[in-house]
Amino acid sequence: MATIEVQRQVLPILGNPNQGARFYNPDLPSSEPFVPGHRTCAGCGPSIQYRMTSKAAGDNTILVGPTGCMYVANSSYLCTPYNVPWAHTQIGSAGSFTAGVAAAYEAMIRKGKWKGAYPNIICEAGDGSASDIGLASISGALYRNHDCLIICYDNEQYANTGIQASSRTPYGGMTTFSPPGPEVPEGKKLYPKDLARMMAAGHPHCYVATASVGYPIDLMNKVRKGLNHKGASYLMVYTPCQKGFVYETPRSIDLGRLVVECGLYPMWEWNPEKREFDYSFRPQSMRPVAEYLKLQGRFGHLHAQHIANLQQFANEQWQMMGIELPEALIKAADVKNQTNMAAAAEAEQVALTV
Ligand SMILES: Cc1ncc(C[n+]2csc(CCOP(=O)(O)OP(=O)(O)O)c2C)c(N)n1
Ligand code: SF4
Ligand SMILES: [Mg+2]
Repeated sequence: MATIEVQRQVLPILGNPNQGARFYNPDLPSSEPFVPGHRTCAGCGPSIQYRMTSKAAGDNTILVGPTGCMYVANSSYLCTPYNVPWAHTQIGSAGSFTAGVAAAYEAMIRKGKWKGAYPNIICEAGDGSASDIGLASISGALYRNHDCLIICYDNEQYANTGIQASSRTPYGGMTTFSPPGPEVPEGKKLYPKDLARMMAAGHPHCYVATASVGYPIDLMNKVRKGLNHKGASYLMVYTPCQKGFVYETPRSIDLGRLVVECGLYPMWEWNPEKREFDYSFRPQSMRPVAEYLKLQGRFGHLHAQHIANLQQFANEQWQMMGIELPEALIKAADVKNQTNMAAAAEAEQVALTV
């Protein structure tokens, strides 16, 4: 039997990628594969990201969702925001399930059992799934180079089970599993796993990038680049969670920009053809980390030393991207130039009583 060539979709790249959320781009598609009608919290970063991502992908898309908020809050009985085919998978099998969907479509198209273009196959795994529980299955799908896009929507914690620390939770981030106390006043001692870089290093044939909900056009372009790439792609996207980060709900996009402007979420792309990193993304300003931290209750317990440690971490990220540090950021890494968060003294008093 003659085999049929697989027809792939090619999505155009949008202009003005470094614009904020308030910038209107007339080239944005009108299709809405992710519509209202779900139970995520107001201002939920992962939901905002889901809408942007699926909009960039368009209607010929299949979504895969391992267990997490984007499954539990979005797939209540008889109520769903997904306007395209969507399937839930066990939290550890995000990669193997997605690989199966991709392999099945390749085979069905070649055998003439599926007429039409190959769909955009996107897996949306939380950081608990992508960085911890499902890491092996995702690595397998990337390694075997199935034609799909795997996204880690990174809200830096296990949100759905009540805000526990994941390997993506930042140093100093308070969660129910990393509470500050007399022994560990910073709450979380470990720095976050460098997940996206691990994926680029271990699977250099894949397109890999980091993105943030604070830069919607850039995010949508990276989704399209990943889908246009023939083979596997991986995106790690900063998606704030107001319940776990404890901030005012209209601030989600602001945090998405601040985290980049503070150097805590470096934005880059891995080019699989040239086999090199592209560090050319430049935020509109560079700020001290304290400006990002003070908007969130999860950092309210930090002492001056912890803030200086985080500034040192951010400075190393800027330097890794080849960016020269302004004097103010070098000084901000010195504990003498930092003060405790306002809530730290009170938190310490409470901690001493438990
Ligand atoms: C094997 C397994 N372990 C634990 C759980 C419980 N569980 C359900 S959702 C969830 C949180 C997942 O966190 P993440 O992937 O970061 O997604 P988020 O909830 O943050 O959206 C956990 C641990 C599960 N469903 N399956
Ligand atoms: S807990 Fe966080 S990730 Fe989950 S629905 Fe609420 S804001 Fe979104
Ligand atoms: Mg999470």
